[in-house]
Amino acid sequence: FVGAVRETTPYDGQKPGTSGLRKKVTVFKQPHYVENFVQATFNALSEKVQGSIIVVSGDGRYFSKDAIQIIIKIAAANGVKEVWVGQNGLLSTPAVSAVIRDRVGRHGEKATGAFILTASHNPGGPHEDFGIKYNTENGGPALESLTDKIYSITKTIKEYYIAEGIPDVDIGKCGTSAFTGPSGPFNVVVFDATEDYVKLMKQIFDFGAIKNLLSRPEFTFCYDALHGVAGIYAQKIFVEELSANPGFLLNCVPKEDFGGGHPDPNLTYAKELVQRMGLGKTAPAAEPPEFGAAADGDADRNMILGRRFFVTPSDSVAIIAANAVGAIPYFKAGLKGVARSMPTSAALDVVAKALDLKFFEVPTGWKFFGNLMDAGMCSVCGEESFGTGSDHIREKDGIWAVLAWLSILAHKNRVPAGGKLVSVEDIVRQHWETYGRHFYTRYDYENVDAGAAKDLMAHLVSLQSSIPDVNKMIKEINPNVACVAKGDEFEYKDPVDGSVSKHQGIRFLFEDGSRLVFRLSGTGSEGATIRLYIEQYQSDASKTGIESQVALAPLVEIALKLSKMEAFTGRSSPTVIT
Ligand code: VG1
Ligand code: CO
Repeated sequence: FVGAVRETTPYDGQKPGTSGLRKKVTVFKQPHYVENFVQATFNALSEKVQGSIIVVSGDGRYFSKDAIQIIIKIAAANGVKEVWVGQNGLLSTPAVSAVIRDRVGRHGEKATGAFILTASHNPGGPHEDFGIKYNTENGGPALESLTDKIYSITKTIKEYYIAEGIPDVDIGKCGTSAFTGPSGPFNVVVFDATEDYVKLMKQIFDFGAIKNLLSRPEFTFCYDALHGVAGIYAQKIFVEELSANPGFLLNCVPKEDFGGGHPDPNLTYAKELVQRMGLGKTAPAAEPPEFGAAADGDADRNMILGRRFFVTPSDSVAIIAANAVGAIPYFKAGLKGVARSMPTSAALDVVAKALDLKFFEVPTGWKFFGNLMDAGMCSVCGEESFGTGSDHIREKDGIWAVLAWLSILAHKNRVPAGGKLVSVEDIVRQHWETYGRHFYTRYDYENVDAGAAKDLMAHLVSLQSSIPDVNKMIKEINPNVACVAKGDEFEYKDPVDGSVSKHQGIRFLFEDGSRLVFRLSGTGSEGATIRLYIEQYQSDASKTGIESQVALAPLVEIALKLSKMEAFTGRSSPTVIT
């Protein structure tokens, strides 16, 4: 083949957000839209491209197959030596990270990076979302320095290179397709999407212990992949490796449109699982399983449930950190440190303090954890948005989180206690008794007018210039609520590379440790999404058992009134509450 040069013109708005470029499929289908973005990425990578290996795969959503063929042809014309594709174009986001870090080619070479084709938890289909995210050598999302460079190139791009002579490659079959180009051989290698990831999980966890737990008749489990890519890993790991009952799997066949659903593992969108676990609006058809879990489209998120019990993601990471050393072989030498994103509750902070662990608070988005992990400063980290993970890779990891919980459950139940299992709920309640409880909720206002969202944020910043006035308003609304001690916009200086990220969320920090945080989403594909995070700490063990929405009601009222949410957005209630 030869690489053709094709003229093009720039598109507006090819700026990668919190996690890559996410837009409607109809936007991606415009002439040369994918070509421009991929060429801009190769231009930004410059000398790293020649002779490199690039991974291309994703969560299997609609348009992935077309995008893969385009990226293969552009890679070939840009001097890439080999493109690695998971069978059927599938690889979960964590599996891509593992492939970049661990998989080797025939001559022992590793991949330089990956294009991950996903819009994560956003719906898929011809009228829904698609996305492209570039991950670098360490297996983590590209840092802002690179994504800024990509974006600036997309604004002036005039041409792209494409090897149109390469026929579409059959990505349904494992094997190598060999081609010859002007600078030598070019291969497309299609491989089993689960092998590298499964190998890694077996090195981290005690599969024997988990298998024992799963074999106990009183231990029942339901895993809902919401028709995302997690299904293929669930089948391999839970059923084939750990001999779980295949009936434990729900929606584990990946679909291009996620069965018409919203592949977002929370109490709103994982409806079927929530119902089965006894957390739905009506009583479940059967006694709920002991343990339930779900993943998002690209399998980097997780939701953990017990029987009639929801574990907040902020509690989940704290509980994993508190129990990791005894329950998970990978951590037996101890944790190097722990980290959470700023809006995530301070449950992890309390554990870090009690166990004397290094602790970091970073902006939203996984890329900030990567630097800490590369520097050996952090082992376990998490986000309130159903993201949990560790330094085994550089992405959050939905299946890993479930295996971590199964390990903790196996550990706590290693001595059978008269047939009754220590449940998920028991573990969480014990944790609250030991460390106190962080009541937590997040309100999302999706698809709000972008101008209105900006105005609301500006209003909050202006409020921060006079905290005494804010406190006066609070006392008028509810005299029982504590005063605000400090208001600011979160700013992060990376302790490893010194880079500074500003405007990472508007915070109101209360005297009793409560917090209100407001920020705009960076992953939406249309309009703006306002996220409001509300948190309150209760260290009195006799009060940690009350309903979360009851405990938080006074702070919610303050947040909505201070921000004038309804006046700015026209919304009397949020789209989703988690
Ligand atoms: C959201 C979450 C954030 C997460 C990001 C990517 O970002 O809040 O915690 O890292 O999604 O997750 P934002 O900017 O919309 O708040 V995923 O599973 O979409 O890669
Ligand atoms: Co995701």
